[in-house]
Amino acid sequence: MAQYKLKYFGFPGRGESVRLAMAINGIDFENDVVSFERWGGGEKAAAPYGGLPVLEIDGVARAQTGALLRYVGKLGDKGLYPSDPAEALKVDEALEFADEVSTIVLTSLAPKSYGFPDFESEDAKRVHRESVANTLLAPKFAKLEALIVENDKNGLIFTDHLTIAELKWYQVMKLMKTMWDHLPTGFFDQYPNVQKLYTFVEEVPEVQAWYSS
Ligand SMILES: N[C@@H](CCC(=O)N[C@@H](CS)C(=O)NCC(=O)O)C(=O)O
Repeated sequence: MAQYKLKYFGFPGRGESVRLAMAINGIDFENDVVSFERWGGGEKAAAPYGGLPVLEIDGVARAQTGALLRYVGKLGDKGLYPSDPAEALKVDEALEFADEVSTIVLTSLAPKSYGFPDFESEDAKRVHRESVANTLLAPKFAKLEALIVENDKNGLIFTDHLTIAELKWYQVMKLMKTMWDHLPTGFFDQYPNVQKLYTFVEEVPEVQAWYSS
């Protein structure tokens, strides 16, 4: 069995979905939570593409969230990443769509990391976030809601079992719910089936065990 070390920050950003996929697939790994001090003090320079998550496999660093998710998804027997190409395509489609949303959320969460100036005041942040939520994010969550309804998979997107795509959507939503100040009140109430997806992931026994450990 390979030795795994997953490096990511201590907040539910991109790497959180990889952590959960590892936990669900029962893969033993070291969860290396990287502080911002460590990151600025040399870890960024050492990361393959200058970002986290990084998964070290027997000491060799591999990166890019989507690639790591697909890799981890293939390791277990839970079908987190289907072997059938047509099923895998659907999962990839939902995963890439989640990544679009993730980039929007992260850019507004940490504008300086994306080359934008920081917010001048709390009020400026609120105005910006409300605009991003209502103009950019709302249509995308409405599309996700419609997809879940259309496919009728009990809160999942395209498949009848949990995949890395739902884990990625869960991660993006968790980030918005826990760290993205000024999310308009009741934002997710507009999307009951998207909420169902969130609850589905949250109730997976391995996810509950991960968060309670
Ligand atoms: N395309 C990469 C992006 C990685 C990335 O930008 N990660 C962010 C955290 S979510 C990061 O490391 N930010 C700190 C920095 O860029 O210095 C991926 O999907 O893994």
